Amino acid sequence: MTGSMIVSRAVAATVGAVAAASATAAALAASHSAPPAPRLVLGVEDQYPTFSPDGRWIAFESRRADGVDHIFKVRSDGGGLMRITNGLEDDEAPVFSPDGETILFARRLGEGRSAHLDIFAVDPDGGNLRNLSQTPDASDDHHKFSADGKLIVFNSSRSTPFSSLSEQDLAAYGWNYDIWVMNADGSGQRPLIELPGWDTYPSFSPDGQSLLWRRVIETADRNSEIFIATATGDQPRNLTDHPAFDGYPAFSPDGEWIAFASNRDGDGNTFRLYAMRPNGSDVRRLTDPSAGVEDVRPAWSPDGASIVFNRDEGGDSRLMIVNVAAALDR
Ligand SMILES: [Ca+2]
Ligand SMILES: [Ca+2]
Repeated sequence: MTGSMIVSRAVAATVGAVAAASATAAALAASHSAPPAPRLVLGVEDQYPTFSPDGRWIAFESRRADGVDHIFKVRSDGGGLMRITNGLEDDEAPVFSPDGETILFARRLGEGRSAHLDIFAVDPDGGNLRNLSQTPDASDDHHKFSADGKLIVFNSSRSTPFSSLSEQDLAAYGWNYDIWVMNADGSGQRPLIELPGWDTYPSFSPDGQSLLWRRVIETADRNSEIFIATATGDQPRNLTDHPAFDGYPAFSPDGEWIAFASNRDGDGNTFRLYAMRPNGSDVRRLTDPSAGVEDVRPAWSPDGASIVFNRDEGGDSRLMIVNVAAALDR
């Protein structure tokens, strides 16, 4: 924890909560010390942080400007805040391309029954905006580039178009998302995973050999699992197989770890970050927020030393960074 960065009452409260949670965790864990306290980067309704390829910037979505979600970027030390998109629509979940030349995000389009998300690309300075997915009758989001920058993997509801659904189905978001892939320019859109239920939040492993995603098998108790398959979607396998929520999976840059969020420990209302090996073994706890706080949406720094994530508490979302080596080596 960098004490000199703490400037606001909200931050001080967070620090106090982190210290208290760490003390509790230390008391609970007989053989392991508590995870290191994360550092606050920024924190007013800021969500879905991801690093730039050079590790200097964090892109994220935020309602901080005018109550509409726009894409911003900020340096990892919390300085240099810059707004990238300026539309009237909500823009969500930005990610940089591996060459740093493009930011992908999802834009909310349409009203009522035709409300949906399409995947857009924009230059980091806000120019050259274009719609890559263009599916007015379905939602596409949670897009990620492959490590070579040639492919974009994403989840889509297009196999059950909104126009085919009842109001009740629509209220449940159609109850089917599948995993799709397209070329970096939006061409060649094709499915990788077509299974019943929600299949979302996909990414490829750094070596391009595996596909990682979150799969909801049952709706009760917020349970979901982290699945892995070949890059073509074959041989899907459940890595978590736990009655708790397990989601937001993210491969480390060296492919040795998968970070994820889960409410598996405690009362079910507290979400911590964990890491596991790509075969699902060796699960380690990376953060210990106070009760009722949700640590979610982890994204690795390019050098694998840090994870930026959301700490959601009391309707607000903050961007936090945890030292991964310190968390794994305890
Ligand atoms: Ca599905
Ligand atoms: Ca689970």
